[in-house]
Amino acid sequence: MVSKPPAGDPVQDAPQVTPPQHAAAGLPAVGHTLRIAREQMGSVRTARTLLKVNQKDGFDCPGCAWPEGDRRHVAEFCENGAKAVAEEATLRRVTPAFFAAHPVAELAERSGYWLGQQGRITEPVLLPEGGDRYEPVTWERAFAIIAEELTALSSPDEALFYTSGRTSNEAAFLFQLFAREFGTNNLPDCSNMCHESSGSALTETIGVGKGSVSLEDLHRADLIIVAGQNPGTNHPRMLSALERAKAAGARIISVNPLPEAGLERFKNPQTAKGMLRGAALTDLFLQIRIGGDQALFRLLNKLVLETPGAVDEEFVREHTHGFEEFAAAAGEADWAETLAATGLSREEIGRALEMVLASERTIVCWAMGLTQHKHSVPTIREVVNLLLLRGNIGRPGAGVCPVRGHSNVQGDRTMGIFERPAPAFLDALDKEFGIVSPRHHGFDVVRSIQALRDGEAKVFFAMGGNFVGATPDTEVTEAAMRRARLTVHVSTKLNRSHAVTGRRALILPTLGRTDKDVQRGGRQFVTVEDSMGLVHASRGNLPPAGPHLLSEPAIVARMARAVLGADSATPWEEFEADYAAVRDRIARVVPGFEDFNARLAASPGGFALPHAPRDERRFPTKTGKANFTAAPVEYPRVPEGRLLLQTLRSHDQYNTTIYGLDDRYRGIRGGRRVVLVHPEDAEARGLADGAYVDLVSEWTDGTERRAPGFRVVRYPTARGCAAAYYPETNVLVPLESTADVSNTPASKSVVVRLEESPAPSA
Ligand SMILES: Nc1nc2c(c(=O)[nH]1)N[C@H]1C(S)=C(S)[C@@H](COP(=O)(O)OP(=O)(O)OC[C@H]3O[C@@H](n4cnc5c(=O)[nH]c(N)nc54)[C@H](O)[C@@H]3O)O[C@H]1N2
Ligand SMILES: Nc1nc2c(c(=O)[nH]1)N[C@H]1C(S)=C(S)[C@@H](COP(=O)(O)OP(=O)(O)OC[C@H]3O[C@@H](n4cnc5c(=O)[nH]c(N)nc54)[C@H](O)[C@@H]3O)O[C@H]1N2
Ligand SMILES: [Mo]
Repeated sequence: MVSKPPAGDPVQDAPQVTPPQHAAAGLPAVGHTLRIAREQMGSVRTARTLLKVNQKDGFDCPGCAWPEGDRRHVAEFCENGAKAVAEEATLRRVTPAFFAAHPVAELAERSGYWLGQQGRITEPVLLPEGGDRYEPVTWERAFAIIAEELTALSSPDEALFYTSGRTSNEAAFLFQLFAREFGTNNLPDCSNMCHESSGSALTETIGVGKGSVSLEDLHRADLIIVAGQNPGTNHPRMLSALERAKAAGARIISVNPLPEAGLERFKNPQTAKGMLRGAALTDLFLQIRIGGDQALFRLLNKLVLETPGAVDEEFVREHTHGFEEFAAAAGEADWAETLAATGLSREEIGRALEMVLASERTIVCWAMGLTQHKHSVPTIREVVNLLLLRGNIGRPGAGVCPVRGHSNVQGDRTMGIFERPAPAFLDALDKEFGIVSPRHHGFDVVRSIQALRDGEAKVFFAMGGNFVGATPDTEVTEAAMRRARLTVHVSTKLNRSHAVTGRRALILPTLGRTDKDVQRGGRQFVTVEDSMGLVHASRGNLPPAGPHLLSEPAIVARMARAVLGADSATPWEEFEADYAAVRDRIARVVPGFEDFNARLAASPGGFALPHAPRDERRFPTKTGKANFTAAPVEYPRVPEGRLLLQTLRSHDQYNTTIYGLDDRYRGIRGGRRVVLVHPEDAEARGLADGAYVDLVSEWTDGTERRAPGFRVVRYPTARGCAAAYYPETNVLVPLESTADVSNTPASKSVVVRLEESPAPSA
């Protein structure tokens, strides 16, 4: 299987390379932000929009899920948040004339970057059966087509309802309600590819699948371990929190195969001192081999157990279960194996241990570097073991901090976007709406692709996102999608998923976070939940991209009426007219949202959802205690001559949305087809810096996948490891290569060989 660089694209991929930087943000970031914003929005709209990001009366930044904090600066946004806003608030438009001029086959040849640059979609369009391009369609006809296809299915489980993580609480609640009234739990979401491993590990060990810390906790921690995360690019506002924690005396360990600029030094653009010198953040950098984290934490646990007085015995006795079995397993941890798995030295691990023992309040933060491996769930459980040993859950300044991705991915899950809903949630939903939700589990992302491939699923409906762009095994996934009878995308911007369609396809244009939303009941706002369980309102203030856009709640409500008709007793019209009516229902179904509307009115900054382990050291697990766990230590075994490839984000992208072709902190400009390789690994293969290679992934069943034409960049990554950008490398990730338990694609551990190839002709 081979992925081709898109042809017919005016953008040349010609990467230029300079040495990586050692500090993030500061002046270049501010200049870069304003330039991108003005290009997309013009000066007036730029000022008007950026001033409203993350303000109490403004909209939630559609960038990441990092919380805003109380002291909202006038400009509480970051470079990459501003890019996300500019991308959405752009003045460029994709109109029916655009679709008339560009057949779908041509769109399929374009790069994701080019597609995204065309602007906001303004009208609903239909690709008719046998047609070669999208045509304008009325909303009524679009919903009639959806109803026609859905009611023709032999079972509701032949339909898939995907959600990406920007969808508001209100839209998500309605979407899952519709799916369950229709009769299926097939609600795959981007979380399946993202923090599912965190949710799986945390639910089992502490009873709540979410992080247990607040911003205040970070500010007062003694030690913050940041493992498998690149906040300088992906959560830039987190750097301010780390800076503040450092100023209050915290120490920081970063665990990463790459030296990420943001973690080394942070130049806070909001302070004069920060702009000039910046703050050093990391005290100890552990340059770990990809996938070595479980072994590292297991050995640390053994060493803590062996240190007299290091275990918080009262906490372990009162609040935990499974200690004996865990201690026995940890006792087996082996130095030689750990050094091999991690590539670290004894001294480095010794220093990490000292810092762990010196800390009374430890927080571990992580993201995709821990969640996207075969053994991600046991890895995160091992992190929890360390925190439990020292009583670091439910203590101020301590806890688990999985740093979520999309701005409302956590809220979507809270609202019931889950293929394996808890029975209690369904009971409450059924009682409120007088429906009978299916109790059998639905399909997650990977299972959905398999279902399409095998003809078990026939209609695919996406509430946002870029399903075929974001999922693994591109060739397999695209072929699977093309088998669908109908594909529907509720979208703001064009992407690859609009070019890889079923027999018929619809694009339904929708309002984004920045857009003003007026319904029959007046001007509306929506709500979101951030990475730390704070719920707050988000209000767009820009005139929508065109008069034909519908909001996400309106689209769900109208679809529901078209599909369910008189069978549904749910007041869909009322919900569309006034989202407060939706919130009244959320208040009665979802624990923690009691008096939702009243509480929002009383606290404009938002309110925190309850979290039993954090608030009261109560652990709603099966044992009623926090669970220690003891899985065998795993780490990737890489055959001779091969490298372990991680697929990650550049500084100029938001997942599959490409803002530009630079990765400034890593010193790469003007191109994305690069592979970062340790100088000695390149040397051993006779590859000069600037050589071109094909990346060939080798899967255990003997199949190979190829991504051609990547420029080799000699880069200070851990030995034996390589890195290249997603989504260009998704073609290399086998559909069956997933994490145990969570079924998350193992996008951070792909065994590859490099085959020298001719430089692409310019
Ligand atoms: N600007 C911007 N912001 C974003 C996004 C974006 O694309 N652009 N995406 C959003 C989303 S949905 C998400 S989920 C988050 C993603 O945020 P991140 O998880 O920071 O994103 P990645 O680029 O995948 O980076 C993974 C990090 O883990 C490291 N890593 C890889 N493998 C390992 C390993 O085995 N062990 C350890 N210890 N480290 C490892 C990599 O070197 C890298 O630093 O960001 C969110 N915010
Ligand atoms: N190889 C590899 N693959 C990965 C990852 C990786 O690290 N490596 N990371 C995974 C992760 S963590 C994630 S979260 C997924 C992301 O998967 P997705 O969430 O599916 O992908 P995005 O690229 O974020 O989706 C972008 C599209 O969302 C639409 N959009 C933007 N805003 C809105 C809105 O407000 N409403 C609606 N309806 N649509 C909107 C636009 O049309 C835009 O083109 O990718 C995963 N895939
Ligand atoms: Mo994500």
